[in-house]
Amino acid sequence: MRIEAEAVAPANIAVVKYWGKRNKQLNLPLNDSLSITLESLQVRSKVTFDENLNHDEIFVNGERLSDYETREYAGRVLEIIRKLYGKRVFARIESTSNFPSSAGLASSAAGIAALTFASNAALNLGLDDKELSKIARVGSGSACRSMFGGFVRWNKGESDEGDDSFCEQVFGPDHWPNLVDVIGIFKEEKKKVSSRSGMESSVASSSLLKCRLRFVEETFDDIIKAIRDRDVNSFFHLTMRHSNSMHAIILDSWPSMSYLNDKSFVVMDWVHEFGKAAYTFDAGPNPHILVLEENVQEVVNFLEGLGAKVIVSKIGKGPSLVRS
Ligand code: 2P0
Repeated sequence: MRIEAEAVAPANIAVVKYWGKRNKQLNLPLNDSLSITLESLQVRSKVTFDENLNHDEIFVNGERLSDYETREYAGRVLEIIRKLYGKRVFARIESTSNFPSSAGLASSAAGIAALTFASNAALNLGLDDKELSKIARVGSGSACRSMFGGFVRWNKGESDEGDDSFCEQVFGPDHWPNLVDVIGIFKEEKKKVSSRSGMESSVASSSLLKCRLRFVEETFDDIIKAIRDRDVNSFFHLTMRHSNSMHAIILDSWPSMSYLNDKSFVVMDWVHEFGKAAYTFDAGPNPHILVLEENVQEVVNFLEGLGAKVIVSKIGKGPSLVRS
């Protein structure tokens, strides 16, 4: 038996960040998060379930992943998929991204989402996007948000099993058509501390973590309202506060860490002075600058002047199958 399917899935940028877990095995987070799905950053994954294989194998942009990476990310998804299918059949996955992987641009999120989406189709499991978001979450937390387009909320849930820790679309991809993400890429190297171990260290050591969780709870409805009303000032303000709040936790962890670099801080100063945009940073130094379309060119010029490669992305749709 050999069954295959191919899917594309988008990356996402969190405006309310996920940082810290209450359960590492199931990727159950300490707080709700909220992201924007990115049209221009896509991963395409072909999954082939093959009875002749005796283990899973994964190739990302032509390079085979280590056994550890295979087992701890995609492998977790495939284990759940196999249980649902009722047959222990292994898979070969071939993924390609149209952006640098491991540059803090959520390549694993898009890859895991594409794999989950394609597996459901290949094995005819008939799961809906909410159920698929729970499976993708176990592979990599942020991947669950890539299961939907537009503005996506990941509900942290309360249960120990994770049945209520899933994603939902809050507003569709067309809700705020002139909002754009301008991404500056300074560095394409792998980061020193993975998000997974960074989060673990923060939960174990940061004394500010509790304050951040309170801040997230207190401001979540406000940021949803700002998006609903397309209230640029409030949305930009809260977005920057949320990025800074996560990076403060990271700095406050022990041993201390920082994913930002000198250029990141130059960007932050510039955006404050510019006054018509918001920065947000994932676990990496590369800025995402959210801005209205009419002001995109100024942001692009600024980032290029700093030596960054620039990707401009609109708000995108969720995953889809590639029909061959
Ligand atoms: C986020 N990040 O909300 C936050 C902001 C990075 C900074 O989710 O251990 O790869 O696989 O659940 O999802 C990156 O962490 O971690 C992340 P795991 P993940 O997008």
